[in-house]
Amino acid sequence: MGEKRTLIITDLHGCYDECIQLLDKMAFDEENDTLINLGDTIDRGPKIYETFTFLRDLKERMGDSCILIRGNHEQMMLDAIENGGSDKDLWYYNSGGKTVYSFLHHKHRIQEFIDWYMDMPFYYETEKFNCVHASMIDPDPARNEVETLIWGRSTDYTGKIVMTGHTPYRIPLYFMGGQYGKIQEDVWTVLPETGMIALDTGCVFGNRLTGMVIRGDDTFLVTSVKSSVEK
Ligand SMILES: [Mn+2]
Repeated sequence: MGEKRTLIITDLHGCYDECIQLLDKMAFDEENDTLINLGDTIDRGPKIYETFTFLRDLKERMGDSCILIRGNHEQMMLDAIENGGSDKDLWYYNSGGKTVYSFLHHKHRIQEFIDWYMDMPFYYETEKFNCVHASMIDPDPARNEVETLIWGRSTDYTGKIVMTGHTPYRIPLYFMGGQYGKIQEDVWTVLPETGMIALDTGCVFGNRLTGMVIRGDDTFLVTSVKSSVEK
């Protein structure tokens, strides 16, 4: 009773159906759990607007227990809308048009919700672990370049355990100083104190959507659902 859990998901890219299935599989309880999303909610996938309204309403209800971290796709969108020009070209090159269309299809413009996306932080830190979209180099999240946090692909990190998305792997992996090991799904395991747990398993590319549950006793479990996006 009263067990405090943290759920982590990432790289939804408009995969709303899989998001709901995964949260169900993890027995997500919005009254008691903390939910952390590692970014890249928009672009590429089938239900971008639905993903937005779901997360917006959830955050509205959960407040500080729902942490929505910024990914490179949210940043590209914000830069495109603020600056136009080559920033707009970069976003459209990275599937921004799909996001624009998804909002228009629901009679909205994403420009209406810029402040909501602007509120997304670049990282989230607890006593036991860090969360960022892409990568870390310095063990202090605040001392990393934003570029590293949202675009980085380095796996050399050896600081306090960090959960990441951004780079899709076939299965979730644990990295420690450039070495890696496979994470076995659906098995409770002690949370490592250092290194990096990579959770993006390329749902929007037709593979799987992976989530992580961390319990108050510092054990964790990783689980996933199959993508319904055609490869
Ligand atoms: Mn990304």
